[in-house]
Amino acid sequence: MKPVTGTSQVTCTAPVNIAVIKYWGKRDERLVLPINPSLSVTLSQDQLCARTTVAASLDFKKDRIWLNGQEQSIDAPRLQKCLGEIRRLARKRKHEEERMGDLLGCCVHICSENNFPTAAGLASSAAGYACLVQSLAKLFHIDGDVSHIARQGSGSACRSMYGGFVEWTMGKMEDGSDSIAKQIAPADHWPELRVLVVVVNAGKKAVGSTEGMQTTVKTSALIKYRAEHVVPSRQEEMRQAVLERDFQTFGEITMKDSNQFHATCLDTYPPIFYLNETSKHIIHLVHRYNQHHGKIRAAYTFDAGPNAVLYLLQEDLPEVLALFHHFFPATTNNSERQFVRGLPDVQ
Ligand code: 2P0
Repeated sequence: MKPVTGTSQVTCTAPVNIAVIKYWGKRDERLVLPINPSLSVTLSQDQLCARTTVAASLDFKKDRIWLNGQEQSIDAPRLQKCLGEIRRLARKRKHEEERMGDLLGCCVHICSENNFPTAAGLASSAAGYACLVQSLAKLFHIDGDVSHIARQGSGSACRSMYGGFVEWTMGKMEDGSDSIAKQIAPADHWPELRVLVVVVNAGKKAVGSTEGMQTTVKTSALIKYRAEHVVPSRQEEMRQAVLERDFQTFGEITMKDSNQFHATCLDTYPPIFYLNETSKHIIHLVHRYNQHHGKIRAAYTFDAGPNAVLYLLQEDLPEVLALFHHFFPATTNNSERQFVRGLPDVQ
């Protein structure tokens, strides 16, 4: 791939990931280093995902980016960070081999699209930055883990670099080089697990995650307790539950961790409310449903928005779907839709 006269181009897709142990709070804003480890499930490639094409050419006069068809500023600091880090790694590689050609002298054009609502608390930045970094790494022939670069685009993006069940380690190094994503099990490890995404509101969230977690870290006493005394053991228990396909433990920790994350939002000053009345109805419905069966059959989790994600097993999907259709009939309104998604193949 030598773009001396022509254009080199790469297209990748990266799916959304839904955390069951939530990331909320940074210890280093510049390097995007978290105050606690987190664990998530990456959806499959054909579901909620970002699709990015990157092209390099000596004919391009400057780096440019389009998001969902609209040109955006290329100067956004996190975008610059990712581009800079990829080019730095590529320069290192250039000494080792020649296939880099004139790529390093080229400007890049980036085109990215999401097939789901952007900025509605559905991890759009995670899929977006994971996809961007993956495409750039491919374009510049960089092999190996680049999740530490995706992390600097958006923390949760590092987890979308891998399929299946993924953890993001806190790391100890000052430069953040060991704060990376690792796959703990591929998606086909637990083929019966299903993910149901209930879009309560597809609008843009009121408080962005970056700003929200900054205020939480500054003002909440609960977030410190959570990071130091709750998440470390929870992360271990969750990893074990995934490895053993223990849905009871998986579901209970998932719901407790979502609730504690939203409790830290309420403990933020001024408080942040991501859940709305519909979200609370969903929480009550899931608990009533589980109580009725005397065991956990569905587990909810909510990110920085009112939309619910339910984890459940395939055998219970028809009943849970019927329950949701009964209590929350799908509207035809464009901004309020329900998606049903499974968890198929490995990335
Ligand atoms: C998570 N969230 O673990 C949690 C749960 C939202 C709630 O990761 O500032 O968009 O770009 O690192 O990655 C959202 O945080 O924030 C997030 P930045 P990001 O999925």
